[in-house]
Amino acid sequence: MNTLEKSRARRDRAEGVSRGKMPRYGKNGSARSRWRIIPMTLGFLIILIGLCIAAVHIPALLYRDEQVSGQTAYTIRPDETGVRNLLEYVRDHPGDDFDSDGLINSEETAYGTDPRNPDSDGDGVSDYAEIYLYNTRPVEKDSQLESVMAERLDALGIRYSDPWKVHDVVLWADDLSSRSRGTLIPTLRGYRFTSFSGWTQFPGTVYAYRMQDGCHIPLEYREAENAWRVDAADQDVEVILYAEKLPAARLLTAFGSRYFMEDGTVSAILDLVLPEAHSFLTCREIVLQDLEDLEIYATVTGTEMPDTDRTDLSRFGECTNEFSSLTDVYSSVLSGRPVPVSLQSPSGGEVLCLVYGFTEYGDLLIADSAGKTTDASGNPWMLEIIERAAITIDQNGEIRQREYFDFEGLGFSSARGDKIHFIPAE
Ligand SMILES: [Ca+2]
Ligand SMILES: [Ca+2]
Ligand SMILES: [Ca+2]
Repeated sequence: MNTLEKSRARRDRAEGVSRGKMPRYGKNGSARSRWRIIPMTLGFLIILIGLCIAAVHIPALLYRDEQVSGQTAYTIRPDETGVRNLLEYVRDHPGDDFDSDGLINSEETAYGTDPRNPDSDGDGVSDYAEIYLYNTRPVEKDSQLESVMAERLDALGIRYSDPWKVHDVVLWADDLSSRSRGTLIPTLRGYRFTSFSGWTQFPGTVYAYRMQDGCHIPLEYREAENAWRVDAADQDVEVILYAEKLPAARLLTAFGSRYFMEDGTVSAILDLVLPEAHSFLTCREIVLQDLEDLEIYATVTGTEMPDTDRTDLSRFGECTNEFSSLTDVYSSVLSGRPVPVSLQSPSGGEVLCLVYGFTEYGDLLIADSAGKTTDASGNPWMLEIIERAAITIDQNGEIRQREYFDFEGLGFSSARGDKIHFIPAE
């Protein structure tokens, strides 16, 4: 192309002329620019793509987790005299301190606190410390723990962002609240974190996941620091550790149909542009193990109820929900001895039954006093166990880690104030 042809080509392009094609002219005779057409087409395309993206992502944005209400029916009929026994036993022992928090039962009744829970409102300050050390309300959560912790860290010259260690795990908190309340407890599969958001480092070489809706979700990882991201500020997170990354593929769902894709460019792009769930088009990484029918292994022993003295009402004065009591129950089952247990609800009454086994996740298998182990549909009676840790200021103003467990099952739930007491062998 010589110089003349080049400049003509430039002019033609400017006027919207292409070779062999008639230019189009407007009313005033000047060539109509194609620049007005291109933005329209482009605009239309952008709107179309935008609509597609919105259509795929809006259902996921609007999705809200529905709280599924727990099982409420008592599957083993409770003894209703337990309600009266429970109330009377506390009333008949006004000078005792059932939960060893420094407040005697009559004081607990007067302040409206729970005589079998050292921190009734669960805000990390024991009932006694709220009343006698800080003058805060023992039945209403407050942020006294953060204030006390901030003062103590200051005095020691420690910043909240400095790392610290709990059970061999190194923690770096995002904020003062995570530094004050954040903690963890070992579980049979890894660790459960409470009130903590930040980075963590586990002993040894591990690959860390959390479970969500029965699926393994890998934690975010920073290689330079060998640190894993944990977000458990609002909700406890159980981190499950493996020696290496679990084999995975990508799961694409389209209008209810599921397709598996090997790792590759296409699957990586789809993973990037599509939401992970709650839409008619989704794509996410999935651990192959999550697709298999899960078999849960359990350790069991005999189901014959040992002699227990039902007239001994002292079981209504104790709540053995300390973590150490749970590990004692596991050891007892392992050595072939089932453990009688009393489940108590202030409104429903008492079920006196037997722990005859536990699953690999730590849940307890329950038999009734006749040795029956399943409900009418053949499902095993089970108490789901959730290991808990909480940073708590005790009656001496000391900051301690409290390790206990929550339970849920057979119509009982510690979250609703129900109690558990393992009865020692005669
Ligand atoms: Ca007490
Ligand atoms: Ca409290
Ligand atoms: Ca309080």
